[in-house]
Amino acid sequence: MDYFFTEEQQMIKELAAQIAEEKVKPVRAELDETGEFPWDIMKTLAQSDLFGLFIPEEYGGLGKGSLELCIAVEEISRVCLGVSTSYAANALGTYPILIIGSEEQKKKYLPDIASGKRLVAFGLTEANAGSDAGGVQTTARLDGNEYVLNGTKQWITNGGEAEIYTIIAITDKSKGARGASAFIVEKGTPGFTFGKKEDKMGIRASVTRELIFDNCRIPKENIIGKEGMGFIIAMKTLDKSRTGVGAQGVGVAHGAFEEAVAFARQRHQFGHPVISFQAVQHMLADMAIQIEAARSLVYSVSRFIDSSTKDISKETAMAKTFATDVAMKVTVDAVQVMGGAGYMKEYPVEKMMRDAKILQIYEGTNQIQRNVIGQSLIREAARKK
Ligand code: COS
Repeated sequence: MDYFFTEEQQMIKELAAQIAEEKVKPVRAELDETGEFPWDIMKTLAQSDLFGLFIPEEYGGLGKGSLELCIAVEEISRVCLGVSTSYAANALGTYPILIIGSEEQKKKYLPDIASGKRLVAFGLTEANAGSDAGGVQTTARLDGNEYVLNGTKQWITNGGEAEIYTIIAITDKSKGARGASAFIVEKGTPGFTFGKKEDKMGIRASVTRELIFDNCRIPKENIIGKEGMGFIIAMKTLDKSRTGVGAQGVGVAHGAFEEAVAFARQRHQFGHPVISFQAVQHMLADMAIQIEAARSLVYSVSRFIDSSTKDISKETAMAKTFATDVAMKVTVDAVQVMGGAGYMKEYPVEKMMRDAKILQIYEGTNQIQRNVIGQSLIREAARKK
């Protein structure tokens, strides 16, 4: 398929693919085993300017959009979803500053994020606030010129590795979700520590930790936007980032598909390569159709985000849901096409299948996405009346 990329987009694709092949592929099994954070790879991505893709040029970035970010994320995900999660979580953590941060905040933080000098993490989830994003219990109390944060964030990607954290906390309990606000907290601030590193089923090259705030005092200027805007900032952040999760789905599905095709060509049974059997061909055909459909949706929603000022919630939820459901189905089918070999750690598809599962869960479960889509449909129908 020709997706009519510009010369620059094609270059980004080739650059990300080259890094994935040369730097990520040789170590992905080891990273999966050890769960070590891929600092060397992050440095290579930084030297290649890939952290600055979506950041405006005036803040040291390349001034590109969601499509370029998705292209890079897809290529890295094709080889290792754990590494692509560590990379893509930076965009998630940066969006609150990018969407509504003050000029001072943008000037202070974005150049270091664009250069890859400082990694970013987004802290919304808590023990009692996952799908129910409005259920956040971490508090931020204004005391003179400082906010004092108390509470614990759970399952935070890049937790402990990142230097900059965008955190959702409650400033006015009486207002529920409307009493939430967003803040920037830097690693090293007294009262800000990290919990244990989680031991995960997949994406083990990404690090997940608790963030613990115990009377953590931050300058009052570190609020993003105004008090009470936290829930909307979180929703708009997720609207922007969910297409990237879709791109992760396309990437891991494509990677698994390639492995299945290569294996089916060389594996012989009944005197023939297994790819010559129609049962296998039909599975591969279905996988190819689903990947192409998911990729088309992710690219067209990315182009929509980059060129429109309209509400993007429904479309990003659609791209995330469809592409990540495809990722799960295709990685499971890749294991099936490869049979016993697919189940063995010697081949990468068992890792891809384990990795793919998180895509249906994080940045809003696919059930929540369907709620978002359903609510949008209701609003659209009401407007037409
Ligand atoms: N953009 C702008 N505004 C939005 C919005 C969006 N994407 N989504 C909701 N809002 C607004 C609503 O319009 C509503 O405004 P009013 O109070 O003026 O009517 C307000 O926010 C509350 O919205 P709603 O009533 O829909 O909130 P709910 O508590 O029912 O929750 C869902 C909505 C479930 C969609 C939200 O909590 C969600 O996305 N949850 C998943 C969070 C998630 O992804 N967690 C994963 C961890 S983060 S990596």
